[in-house]
Amino acid sequence: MLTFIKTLKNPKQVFKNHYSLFSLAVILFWFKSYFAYQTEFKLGVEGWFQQFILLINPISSAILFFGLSFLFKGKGQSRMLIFINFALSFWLYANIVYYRFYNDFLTLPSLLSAQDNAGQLSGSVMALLKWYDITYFADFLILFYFVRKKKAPTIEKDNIVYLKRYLFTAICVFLINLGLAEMDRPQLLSRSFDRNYLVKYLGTYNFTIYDIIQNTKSMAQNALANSEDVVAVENYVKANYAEPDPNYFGKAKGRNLILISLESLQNFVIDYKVNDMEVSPFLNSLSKDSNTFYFDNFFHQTGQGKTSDAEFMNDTSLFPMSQGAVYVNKAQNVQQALPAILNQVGYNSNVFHGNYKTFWNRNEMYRSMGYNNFFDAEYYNMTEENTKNYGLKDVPFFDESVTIMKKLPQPFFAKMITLSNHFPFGMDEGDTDFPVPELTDDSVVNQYFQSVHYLDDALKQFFDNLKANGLYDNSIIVMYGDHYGISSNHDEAMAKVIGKEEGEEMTPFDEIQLQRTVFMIHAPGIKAGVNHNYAGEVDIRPTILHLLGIDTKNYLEMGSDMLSPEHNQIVPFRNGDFVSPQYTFVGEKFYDNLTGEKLPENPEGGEVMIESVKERLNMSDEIIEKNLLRFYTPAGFLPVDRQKYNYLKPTEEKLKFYKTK
Ligand code: GP9
Ligand code: MN
Repeated sequence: MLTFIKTLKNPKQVFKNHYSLFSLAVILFWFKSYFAYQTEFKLGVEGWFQQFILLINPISSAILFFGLSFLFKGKGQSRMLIFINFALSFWLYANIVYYRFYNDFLTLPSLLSAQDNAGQLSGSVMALLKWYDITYFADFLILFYFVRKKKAPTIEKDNIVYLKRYLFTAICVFLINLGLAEMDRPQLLSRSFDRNYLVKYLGTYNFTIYDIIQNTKSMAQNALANSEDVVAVENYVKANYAEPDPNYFGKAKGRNLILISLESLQNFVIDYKVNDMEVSPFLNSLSKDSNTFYFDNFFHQTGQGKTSDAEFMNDTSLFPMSQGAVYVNKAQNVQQALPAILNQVGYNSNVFHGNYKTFWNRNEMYRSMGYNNFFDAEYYNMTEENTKNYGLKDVPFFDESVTIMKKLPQPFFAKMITLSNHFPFGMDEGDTDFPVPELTDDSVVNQYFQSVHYLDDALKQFFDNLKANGLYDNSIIVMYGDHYGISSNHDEAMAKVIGKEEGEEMTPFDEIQLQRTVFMIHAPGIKAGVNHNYAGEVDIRPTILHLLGIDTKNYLEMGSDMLSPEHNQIVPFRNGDFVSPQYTFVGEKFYDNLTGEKLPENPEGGEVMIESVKERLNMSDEIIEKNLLRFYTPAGFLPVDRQKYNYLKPTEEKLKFYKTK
């Protein structure tokens, strides 16, 4: 590259040989890609560090691909270079056009279902092409011109040396790029939460390579499985089914189901006071309301997929994957999920979320699950004032959602995903009058209380709004904290919060106790109360379905009805740790729940518990990794045709319809 820059001083020498042409191709392509990132995609780049990563991310792929031209000798060298440039330009341009319509990037699955996508695109494709799009092929034209007019000598003898050099350079540049990206956004590849993020950090071309690897892996796992694999899972699930309690079964039949994901809401905040002020007064009152089932031993079971894992569990009653997120890596799997089950008994199922639809690949996953509507950021007023980090603040979110909800045919299923109480929890001036307490030396922990208070107040307003709009009495409102908010990085401050003595450290046992998240089912008019059963997120679905009068015995689920006398109270975490009413198993050791003390040896029955947890996680992994639900259809269930569902950019009329009060 440096040699090339030097040669620019003497233009006659610019095309000394193929190496100069290669360098020119890399530079032009680099700038073109960067220009496209800045002008065509909404990548949400913030701060100079992210700007820098965005700037450098096209380099590695440009060197890698153009470097392949050194594989050839003679005329083949420049022809290959031009061909590669055309192919990459075409790919970039295809992404641009696709993004203009779908607000999303091309992926292998979207190409494989191209017929379907093309159908929706074809009507508007002309409107998506702009006159200035020719600039996306400008470098191709320039290179073409030089190759035709100014034939540069080729590199004959050392071409393989050059090839190796550039492949090596490309890998190094990529590793630097990835390293910087990981610094800014840890676990970028293993969590891979949003295509937008991957493109922002790694660029469209590296993203494509990543996408191809992920999907090929998944397809290979699929191809190796067969219908016999499901038999063992079926037997396991049937043997572990918990009969519903007749006192509760069908108690909420026909009611609307409102299922609210409370971002990062841990259970320790319930009844917690700072400076004599209740942090969550509304939830506290709900927890004592005789119409609320409040589970005070409820644990989240999420893995790297965070919010999406929690969603996945309450939609399917299966565990998330040990690595990555089902929503991202297995979105094409066959599902027999909550929305489809409810649709088939006359419900209309919807998701409300004030963030963009590509986050956690939701727009693909919801198609497999059969959600009728996905009201994402496009439907909300995403003004500066209304938003913070990931999207819409909870007060406007609930408020605008009720306006939409009123228009839905009943009974409906509304899954609502809140956002404000997300790490690092800072609220804007004027959002709440609850002060940030100076309880600990850790500002994240202190701010958590304020942000929880904001969420609590938003919920209260939502309940009032439901009442005012006649949507309260005929609904059940299920609320769950999706995962922890305060990670173990904040143990020192948390030790103080949970009342440890000065200098006393948090133990693994304490950390597990803090994985309790809020879980309540508020059912107006239904006799409920506090319930101390141990349970987790996989247990949500059977509990709700039984309350709605739908028996889950034919579904392959890993959870059991929390209200059933036969409910399994061993709650596995994704890594094989678990809790039960008596013991906590963490880091290969048992702790006594009463004393919090580590047991010197495994208690009686301990091994059996460990094995049962392993087996349950394995069964779930089998279903997900091998896509086994395609070989099993529950009696009376109609398989979901994912092609029938799509969450396109809403038209003006649709927006007007849903947004008017
Ligand atoms: C983003 C929201 C937050 O849409 O679901 O995701 P998280 O980081 O909690 O998984
Ligand atoms: Mn979350």
